[in-house]
Amino acid sequence: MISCEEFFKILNEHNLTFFTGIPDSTFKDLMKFLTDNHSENLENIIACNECEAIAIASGYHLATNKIGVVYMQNSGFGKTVNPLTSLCDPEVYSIPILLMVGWRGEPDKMDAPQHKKMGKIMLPLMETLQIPYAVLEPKGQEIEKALNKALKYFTKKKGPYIFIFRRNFFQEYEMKYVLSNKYNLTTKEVIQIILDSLSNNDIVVSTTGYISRIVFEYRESNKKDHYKSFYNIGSMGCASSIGLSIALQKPKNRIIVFDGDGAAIMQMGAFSTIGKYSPSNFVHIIIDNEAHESTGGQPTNSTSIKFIDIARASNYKWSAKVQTKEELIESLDHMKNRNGPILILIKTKLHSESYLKRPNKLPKEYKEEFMNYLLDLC
Ligand SMILES: Cc1ncc(C[n+]2csc(CCOP(=O)(O)OP(=O)(O)O)c2C)c(N)n1
Repeated sequence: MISCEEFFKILNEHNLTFFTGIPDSTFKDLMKFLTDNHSENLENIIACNECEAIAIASGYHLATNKIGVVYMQNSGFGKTVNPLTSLCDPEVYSIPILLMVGWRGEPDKMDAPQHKKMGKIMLPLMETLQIPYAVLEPKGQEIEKALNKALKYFTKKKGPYIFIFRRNFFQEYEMKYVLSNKYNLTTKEVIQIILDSLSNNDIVVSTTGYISRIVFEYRESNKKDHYKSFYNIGSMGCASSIGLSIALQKPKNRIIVFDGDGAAIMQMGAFSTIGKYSPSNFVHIIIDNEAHESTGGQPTNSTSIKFIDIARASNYKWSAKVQTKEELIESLDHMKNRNGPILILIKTKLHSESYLKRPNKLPKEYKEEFMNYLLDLC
């Protein structure tokens, strides 16, 4: 392992001081370091999705002639194929960018099922994209060597270059500035209250990370009625669109989507499709802890946007913002007499989750039970 300080020192010596991206747990400690040390000489913009991060680093290069560093989990690498091939590629605008990609689902290593395919095809995909890469070793000299190679490439070819990071690359970094918010509700409490309030034929779609794991745990410890849930364990940001489409096909059932603020922001365009097609049986619940809690609690842009106004302006029919248990129970009650699309924005505490179980069957098995349930509904 290498300390975040030493790693940054190496990059800094080569003028690589502008960072942007979407968090991955591989970079949890590095991100704490970047937050603590944010200054005129170290900028870090947490983007809304990986595609945007490439665009931000490109704008930085256009304005400064310097090279931006973009960090991401390999699950988000696929999103960058478009700007990498049509914006940064040496045959288009030729924009040098140093990508830092966290390798989830590395072959022969234990990982969750949603990471397996990308873990396996990541290197061939980089080769197909004709982007040079190096799997980094957490040693100063090795990083120096790899970086010198990348810098030579930037001078000669002016295109993207990728550094790949395995887990446990960075040593733990003790953060001085601890992120927090002023809310008291926990995600677990919120999910339990809502699941307990649902009627028998309500269907749930839940987002990537802790939220799906909490829904899973609660269902597992109660009625084991997983067949009423679709756990969207991968494809971050897609839960609301999956829910929208089910709502349109099953108009007699209410569809409850549990979203995170990071995930909702990642695919914010979905608000417009939900508003346009406007299913009255669609309920969008955003559990907003103002952070990507599942990858270590890095801030999202949620503090500077108003989800309620966005929903209203996108043609949602009713919305409520809640901060307490009483407000939550009251809005769940009001919601029963309202037509959707509905948004309930629930402000929750950060750093409230401890160890959470993961679904123990294959995703396909849960899908089949879920589909059988949906197909039996009239
Ligand atoms: C495309 C993509 N990028 C990044 C990730 C890594 N990731 C998994 S969960 C998560 C955070 C989700 O944040 P939010 O939706 O706010 O939910 P919270 O973790 O706070 O419950 C991230 C960044 C991913 N799974 N997919």
